Amino acid sequence: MALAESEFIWKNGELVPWAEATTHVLSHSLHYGSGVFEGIRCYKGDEGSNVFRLVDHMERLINSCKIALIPVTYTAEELVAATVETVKANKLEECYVRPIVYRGYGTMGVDPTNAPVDVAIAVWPWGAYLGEEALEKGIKAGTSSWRQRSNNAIPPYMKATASYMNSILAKLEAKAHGYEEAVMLNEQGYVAEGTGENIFMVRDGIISTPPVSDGILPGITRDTVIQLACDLDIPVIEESLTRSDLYTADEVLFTGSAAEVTPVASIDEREIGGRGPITKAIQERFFEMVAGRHAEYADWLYPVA
Ligand code: PY5
Repeated sequence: MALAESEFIWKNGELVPWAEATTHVLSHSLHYGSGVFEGIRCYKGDEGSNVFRLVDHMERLINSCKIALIPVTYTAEELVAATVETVKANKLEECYVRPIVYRGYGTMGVDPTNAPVDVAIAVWPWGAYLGEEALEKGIKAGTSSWRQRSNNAIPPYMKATASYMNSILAKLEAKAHGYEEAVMLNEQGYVAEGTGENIFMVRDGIISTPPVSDGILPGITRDTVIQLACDLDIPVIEESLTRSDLYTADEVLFTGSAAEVTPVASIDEREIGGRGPITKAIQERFFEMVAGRHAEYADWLYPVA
C-alpha cells in the first residue's frame, strides 16, 4: 500500500516539500541504526483536531536521545510546536505523526561523534494499522522464535530505529506462518510485546500486562489504557506473563499509537475469541476520548488550532 503523501515535512527547523525531504545514502543511521523516533496520532474532534499526548511523546523522544547519547538541540517544547506547525501546514484533520532524530551524513566509522544530528517530522493520513476489520474481529498472533532484545542489548525502553530489525524478523516470520502479528518473548521466556505494540490480557475481570522491567517500550497507549481501565473500575496488574497465560486468557489485546486498541483473536492457534467485553469497553472509551468526548482527559489532547 502506497503512503498517502502530504505536502510538507519539517526538517531541521524548516518546512520542505515532501519529495525534497531526502537524506544521503551514507547517513550514519542508515548503516548503523543510530536514530530514535516517535509515532503519534492526530485525531479529529468535535471542536477541531488534537494531537494525542503530544508532550508525552516528545518527552519520550528526548529520553530516547538521552539513552542513545544523541545530542539533540531541540527541546520537547520546540518539537511540540514544530509538530503543530507541520500538521497545520498540511491542512490535515487526522494524521499519523512521525518525528525522527537521526545521525546524518558525515562519518563512516561506528563512532557517530562526527555525524550531524538531523531532526524531521513527517505527517500523513494513516488508517487502522492492522486493518479496520481487526479493531472488531481481532487478529491472529503467533509467538516469535526470535527473542526480544534484552535491557542490556538494544534497550527496548528507547524507541530506536535499530530495534526494528528485531521487529522485522518477528513480523516476517509471523506473516510466513499465516499470522498478522508476532508476540515477542524476552530471553527469560516471559511475554514482552508485539513488534510495534504493547500487550495486555484479561482473566476473570482483571487486566494484566508485563512490567516495563521485562523489557518493553513504555507505551503511551499502554499508559492510557491502564488509566482508562482504572477509571472504569477494572483492576490492572503489572506482572510477568508466560505464553500459557495468554493461551488461557479470556481476552488479549495489543495497544499502540499506530495499532490503537486491537483485540487478538488467537495466539499460536489457541482461540482467544476476538473482542471481548473488557476490550470493547476500553476500545470504545479510547476512541471517544481521542475524539474529545470525555472532558476529564482534555489534558491529553493537544489542540492544533
Ligand atoms: N512497543 C513497540 C515495540 C512499539 O514500536 C510501539 C509503538 C509500542 C510498543 C506502543 O507504544 P505507544 O503506545 O507509545 O505508541 N510503535 C509505533 C507506533 O507508532 C510504530 C509502529 C509502526 O505505534
